[in-house]
Amino acid sequence: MTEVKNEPENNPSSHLLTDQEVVTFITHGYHIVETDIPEALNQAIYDEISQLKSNPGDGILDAVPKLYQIYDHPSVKGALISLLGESYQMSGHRHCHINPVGSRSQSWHQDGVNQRHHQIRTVLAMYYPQDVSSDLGPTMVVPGTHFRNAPTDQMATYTNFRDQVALTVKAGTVAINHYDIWHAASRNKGDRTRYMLKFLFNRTSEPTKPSWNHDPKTAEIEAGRLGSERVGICSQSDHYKERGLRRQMWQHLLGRSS
Ligand SMILES: O=C(O)CCC(=O)C(=O)O
Ligand SMILES: [Fe+2]
Repeated sequence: MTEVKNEPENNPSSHLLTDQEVVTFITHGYHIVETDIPEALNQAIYDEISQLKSNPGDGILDAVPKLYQIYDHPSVKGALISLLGESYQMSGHRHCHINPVGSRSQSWHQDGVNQRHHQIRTVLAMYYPQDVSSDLGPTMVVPGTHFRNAPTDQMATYTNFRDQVALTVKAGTVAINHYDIWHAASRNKGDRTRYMLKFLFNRTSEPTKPSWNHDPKTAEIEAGRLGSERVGICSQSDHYKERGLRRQMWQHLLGRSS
């Protein structure tokens, strides 16, 4: 275990998101946390996972306890508090997603169960213990799709979207995704296995006030983007619906929804 000193940078409250970042999460459906997790820890986790005889499913945290250090990292905690409130909890469901050399792309899907609300109740926190270049089978996401519901078998007939984004990241990155975002693993054309650890986190209490680094003066300007910003190309009618849903999400986070 690395020793954690009581410095401000070790305190999640020094790593809360800004209004700009929260509004971007609402519009895009994901937020990337680039941590300063030491390369030796990322490498040790990669090696321990490589040596597992089989995929332990939910047991991955017991099999590789070093993963606690990732999800306890102050910048990961700061982002989770910002989006889910102080009392957020790690779910018992987690999975190590193995993308081996020569894999085929996965079909587009949502992990969420399409509960009909437009709040942030569950996020997927995806940790990558190795650099992920465009060749190494990055996770693909389609920004803004967390507001769209589609049957998985229809979604699976799509191949590429104009606005899809490959999460090419440095080792130690944690991508925090809305539970309903459309995503898929892509083909690994590289020369080694790509791992991604997906942990779910849940909100446990209703927001009563902003849980991020909120500044009411500048937040108004940022919130203006909810009613105007286009995330990729979408029809007028989809954009119209999306704008209303974004505002609902923002009001809920501010603790203002009934
Ligand atoms: O491996 C990935 O990048 C994504 C995997 C995934 O989303 C899933 O299997 O649910
Ligand atoms: Fe998934």
